[in-house]
Amino acid sequence: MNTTCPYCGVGCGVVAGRDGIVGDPDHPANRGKLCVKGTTLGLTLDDRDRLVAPMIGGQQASWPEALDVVAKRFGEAIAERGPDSVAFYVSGQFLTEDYYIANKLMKGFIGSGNIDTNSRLCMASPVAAQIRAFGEDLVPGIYEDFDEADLILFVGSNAAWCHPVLFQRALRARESRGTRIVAIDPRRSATADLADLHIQIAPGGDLALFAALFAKCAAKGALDYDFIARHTAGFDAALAMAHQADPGIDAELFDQFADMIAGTPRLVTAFFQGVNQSVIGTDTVNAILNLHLATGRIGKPGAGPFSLTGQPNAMGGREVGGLATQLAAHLSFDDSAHRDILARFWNAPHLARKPGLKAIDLFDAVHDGRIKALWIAGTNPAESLPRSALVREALERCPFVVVADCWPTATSSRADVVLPAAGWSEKDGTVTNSERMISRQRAFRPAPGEAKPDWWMFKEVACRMGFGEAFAYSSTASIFREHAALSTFENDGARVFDLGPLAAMPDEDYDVMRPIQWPVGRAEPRLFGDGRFPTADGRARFVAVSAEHGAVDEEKKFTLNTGRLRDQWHTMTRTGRVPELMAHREAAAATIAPADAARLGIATGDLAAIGNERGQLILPAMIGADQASGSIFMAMHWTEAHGSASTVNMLAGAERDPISGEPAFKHGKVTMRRIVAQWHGVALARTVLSVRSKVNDHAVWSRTPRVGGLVQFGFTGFLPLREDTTCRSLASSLLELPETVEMLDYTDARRGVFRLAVMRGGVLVFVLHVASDRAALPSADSLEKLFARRWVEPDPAVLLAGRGASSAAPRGGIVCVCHQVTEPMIRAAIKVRGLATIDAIGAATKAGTGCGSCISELKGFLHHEPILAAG
Ligand SMILES: Nc1nc2c(c(=O)[nH]1)N[C@H]1C(S)=C(S)[C@@H](COP(=O)(O)OP(=O)(O)OC[C@H]3O[C@@H](n4cnc5c(=O)[nH]c(N)nc54)[C@H](O)[C@@H]3O)O[C@H]1N2
Ligand SMILES: Nc1nc2c(c(=O)[nH]1)N[C@H]1C(S)=C(S)[C@@H](COP(=O)(O)OP(=O)(O)OC[C@H]3O[C@@H](n4cnc5c(=O)[nH]c(N)nc54)[C@H](O)[C@@H]3O)O[C@H]1N2
Ligand code: SF4
Ligand SMILES: [Mo]
Repeated sequence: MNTTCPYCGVGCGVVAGRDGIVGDPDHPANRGKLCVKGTTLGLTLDDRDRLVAPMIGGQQASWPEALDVVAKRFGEAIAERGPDSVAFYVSGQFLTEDYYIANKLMKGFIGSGNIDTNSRLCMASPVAAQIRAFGEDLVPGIYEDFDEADLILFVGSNAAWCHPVLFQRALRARESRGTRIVAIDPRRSATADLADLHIQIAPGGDLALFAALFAKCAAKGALDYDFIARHTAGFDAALAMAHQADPGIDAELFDQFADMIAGTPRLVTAFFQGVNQSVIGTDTVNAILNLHLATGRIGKPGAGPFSLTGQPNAMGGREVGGLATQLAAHLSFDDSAHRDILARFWNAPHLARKPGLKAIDLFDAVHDGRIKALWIAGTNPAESLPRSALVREALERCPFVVVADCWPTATSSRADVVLPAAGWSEKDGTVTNSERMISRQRAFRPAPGEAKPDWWMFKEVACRMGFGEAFAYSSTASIFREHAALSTFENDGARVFDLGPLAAMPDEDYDVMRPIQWPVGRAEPRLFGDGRFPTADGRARFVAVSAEHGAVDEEKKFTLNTGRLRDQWHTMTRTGRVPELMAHREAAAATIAPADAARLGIATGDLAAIGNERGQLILPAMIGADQASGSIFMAMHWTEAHGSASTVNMLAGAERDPISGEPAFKHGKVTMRRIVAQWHGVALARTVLSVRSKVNDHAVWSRTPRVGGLVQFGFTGFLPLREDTTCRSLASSLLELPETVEMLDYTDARRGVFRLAVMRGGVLVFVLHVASDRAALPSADSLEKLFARRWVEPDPAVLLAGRGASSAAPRGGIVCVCHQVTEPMIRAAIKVRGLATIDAIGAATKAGTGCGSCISELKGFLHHEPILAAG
């Protein structure tokens, strides 16, 4: 069965068959290739822990009961306080059909603009910037441009980890045609590590850099004045403003970089969250678009700005108008003719007349009581929105919250009604990737319990609210046809988004539909190559952006940069259950620069307290040469389920781009201090044990599922242990221990050593080691070996042996997940066999020969080039 990967916006095709899940050789996005998340998809098909039945107030209910309550409560709120007293908050992980219906119900029939989506946190800045520049939210380029470019910039994009299959295309272009790759990032990310040039920019410095490049290209005579004159407006004002920009990087490096840009017509600028998630996100995107317009490098083979998309259906969400600020089918709230088109097409008497609340404002409205009923689906805002504490309080205060999800989350635990959603592999529909390619997602196994697709839930509620006629859908195919029909309705070519030929597609064709790119039916998939833009006068707009407030202001604080890890997906509801994907990074940590660590006296293994006016997180510090002084990096993924040092968004504030409303997740302001670690602990258990809530008062903990089935716990204490501590009191203060048959323990209180083993019928079920000196702890790998044995006569000398007892070398971090190759194995092979290339490492250890996601790390082991320049 052909379907599409549910993770990133590259949108790779996969085939689910008897051999498990493999890349689809015929899908244009990936031609059979997959990254590590794609190759491990089969391991996520595990229905344990799923939500399987509707719940009302914590009690299991039937679907009709749950849907009746939802329709009634939404209906009552609307009757009492009007349509703007209700809201939907949905997701770029919705399929287009789910999204289309939710949007139609809210904007067309309830009559409010209050439907926003997690794409507000992700894509809102490029959407706003592209509308300003092009007149419509359009990404002009296609993936082939990565094959055909001579210079590719990754700006604020860690594509090596976040868009691996597309990034590998860029690497292949480098091999085949000598394409140069430049990464612009304050952090030496995996992408920067693999690039030919890393420009280590100051946080928020991109706008100034691109404006300065524009001015410099003008000075070098590298602009395309013919294109500017014939196809654009606003050039003079934008250039005048650009002349004032200070590039913000070393002058020599800037000259070298500007030469590269000026002299390379085939330039692709791929940009992402380092640009978008900023208080100047929209203006920064326009600074990038200005440079491409001024050089006429747009819509041509190998040339164009490329706004990457994050979620699998970020693009589809924009097609259906999932953002509170857009209408469906790229129609605009601002244009009364557009509103009229939509009202007539839907036969919707109450079509919303104005945009609804953007995500942050929406949750403010929930918090202060303006929103009386809220439906959240396909997103986990209690973790992923900034100001987690406020968001959680808002959910608790709101009179009626509905959450549809596949798994329990910090959001669903605060809902009045929980609806069990069918997920990937269980539901049907379409998604659109970064290059406007529409692909089918297909169900290839049944949903567990009573889980249902989201489109069905919205349709059923719409019918119960009295809108049955407009929501008489029998299948996703019928929704898709309507979506396609709307895109072409009274569209005389003014709107580029057009799926016209698909509007009459019979069910059978939808069933076998192959990937298809929009605008459908055009020979040239790139947009704007002819210089025509969907504005009133057909010209693109330069936007005069000021770099005045470009750089993030320098207080005596650290910039908190947050982002993604290679093997995790967002709040880890799917990937966090796969032990193979936990091996790359086991637990939350804060990566800090060596100079900052030295100044604050923080060593690896110490804890760092990172905080601001919203709160404080205490977590293990990792010292990384990839980090620029003054910046801290934390992954966005970790939640309460994985440890105490979780939910980085407790610290994130409401600072956002004034135009797009996208939060500045990359530029938080925090203080940091060292917290001395008093003791360290490692434990392994056969089953998932609950961690006692009191632990948080004196220690940091993490819980990680291990390959092989055991569960690993890590502890770092920041208060000294009490003098009367015993093994048993310590263990039971940390964890709810399994019922015991036999307990062995060893204490050396003077040295701060405590060891405990719990046996049941000759089987080891739990082991804990605590020591004041971290170096005195055994590795989790050596402890794991004890679980493999049957103990006729449990031997305390072996079971409770300290570090020396095991000759097993620590396994170290798994670098290559496909072939389970660890860092020590690779380093040893390099040293012993004198390996010098990635291919040689592959031949010797198999590392890097699977999906290739780890190649950047392999390169790091081979040699550490100095960072080319610092900003
Ligand atoms: N493995 C994995 N892949 C994913 C996802 C995932 O959860 N896991 N999620 C998907 C989604 S929804 C998204 S949105 C994408 C995100 O994809 P990316 O945007 O590529 O990923 P991030 O790690 O959020 O951030 C990218 C980089 O921005 C840098 N940065 C921070 N501040 C600045 C700045 O001021 N200027 C510049 N130039 N750079 C800066 C960070 O150091 C970081 O390396 O990934 C998608 N792919
Ligand atoms: N600090 C910080 N925070 C960030 C970011 C950052 O870089 N830094 N990035 C932001 C960005 S770009 C994004 S995209 C967001 C992502 O943030 P979220 O959207 O909150 O992340 P997910 O964990 O992907 O949440 C998706 C939820 O939907 C559920 N789900 C999966 N499939 C389905 C389905 O078919 N139907 C339903 N109803 N539910 C389903 C999953 O179990 C999961 O709970 O995070 C944002 N937050
Ligand atoms: S690059 Fe990886 S995560 Fe993204 S769609 Fe392809 S296989 Fe899935
Ligand atoms: Mo995203």
